Amino acid sequence: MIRPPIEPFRIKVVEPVRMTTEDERRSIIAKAGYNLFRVRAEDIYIDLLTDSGTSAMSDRQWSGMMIGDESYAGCRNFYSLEESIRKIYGFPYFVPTHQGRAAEHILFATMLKPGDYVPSNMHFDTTRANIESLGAHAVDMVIPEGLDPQTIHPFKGNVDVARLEAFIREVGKDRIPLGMVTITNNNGGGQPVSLENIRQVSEVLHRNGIPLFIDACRYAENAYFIQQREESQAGRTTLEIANETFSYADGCTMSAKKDALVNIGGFLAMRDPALYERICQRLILWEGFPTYGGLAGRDLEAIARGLWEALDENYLAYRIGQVGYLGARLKELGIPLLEPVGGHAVYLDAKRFLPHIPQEHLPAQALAVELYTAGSIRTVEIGTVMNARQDPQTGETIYPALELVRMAIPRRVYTNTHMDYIAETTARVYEQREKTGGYKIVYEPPFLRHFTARFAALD
Ligand code: P70
Repeated sequence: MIRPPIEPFRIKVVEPVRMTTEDERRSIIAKAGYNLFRVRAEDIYIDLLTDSGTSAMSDRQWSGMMIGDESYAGCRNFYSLEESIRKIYGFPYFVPTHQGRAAEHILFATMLKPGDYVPSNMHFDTTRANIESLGAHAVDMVIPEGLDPQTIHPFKGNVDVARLEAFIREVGKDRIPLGMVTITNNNGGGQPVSLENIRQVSEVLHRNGIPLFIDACRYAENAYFIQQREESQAGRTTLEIANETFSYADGCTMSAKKDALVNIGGFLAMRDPALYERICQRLILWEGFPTYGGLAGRDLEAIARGLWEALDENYLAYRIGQVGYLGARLKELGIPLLEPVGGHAVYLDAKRFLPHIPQEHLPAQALAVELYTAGSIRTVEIGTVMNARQDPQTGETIYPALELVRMAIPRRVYTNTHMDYIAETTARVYEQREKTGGYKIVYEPPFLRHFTARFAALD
């Protein structure tokens, strides 16, 4: 029998959730144009749309919010956050932002010009969109194992270092203002990146005079995987591992909505004082004064405290353990998954789950709709809808290698009984998989279409 991990907390506040009938859900999802982003949260029983901004804060974080200093300039909570960032990340400069994509936008708008390239293991969708909207190119170069849902590898998020070197030679270092690594690799299944890989990427980039920025939103989960899986790192604390991770980088973008255990916030940190000066000017224009950057003082305090809680090893054992428990239960029920199971989410492999639906009929979208209809579970499509591209020359659709449905687990929110319910509902959908049909897109915007697209069922 698979044992779920024991929660290292007790529950002080609860939020009731309401179950709907299957008939109600059929009508709700049809009205939403079969897009789960368009469904009201109240009409959902278990919300696995995202682990972003959905964490339960601790009593320490809530009490920190009561000492929020709402001064426009120089509020005390800025300094408290500065201390956490210095001790965990070691970067001397940072600016708060309202969330991760604002940090990306300000960094790229400051550093990129049209035609530039930004290599990474895999860019997340907002990162890619922010790069492309400036006329630059976001280039993914994860190791080949990272693109195969069934290959077992401890660090499937690693960058293909030989490819990175060849790429720099090919396009020239002058057209690469920065390189990135996303930890953990969200679009590739929440897979970790090893410390050794980060060190090598940093060495290659720096040898060519290119700075490295880490997309750090799941840095604590990545540090825990390093501790558990990278032999040379077994005896070290997650703090020591995080310190070394960031020692190889010139800066980071951070969505605090993940591993800072808060509902809103982010930051952009760096070493270079000249870059910091330029970034402050843009920040004032778009986000706010550099000591609050689009957040309230109380938000800064919650982040300052959450960053430490996320590194707590009892918490991380439970956190990674809970996601692993859901993965193990699904596997036991014979459901095709991306393996190994990631840090923040279980990813269903829609190609193997619904093999009769071709990729152009959006199997991952169909599966997400089915999970909602069957059990009021909201997941997110990470497949053709989110990641298909148009070939610039031929105009043909380039389908992504991975066609996934992500079940992101909010931090400290759902119990292990909820995990059992999710596994059993998915098994029910799997039993009836042959009855599930495909979808087509009937409306889409030019960027980030998955958020607002509308679909229709194919007969
Ligand atoms: C998610 C959310 C956000 C994100 C990320 C990485 C590796 C930057 C950001 C941007 C976004 C999302 C996706 C689907 C449904 C809801 C939300 N990821 N880098 O869930 O950060 O959101 O703060 O601007 O994963 O993975 P921010």
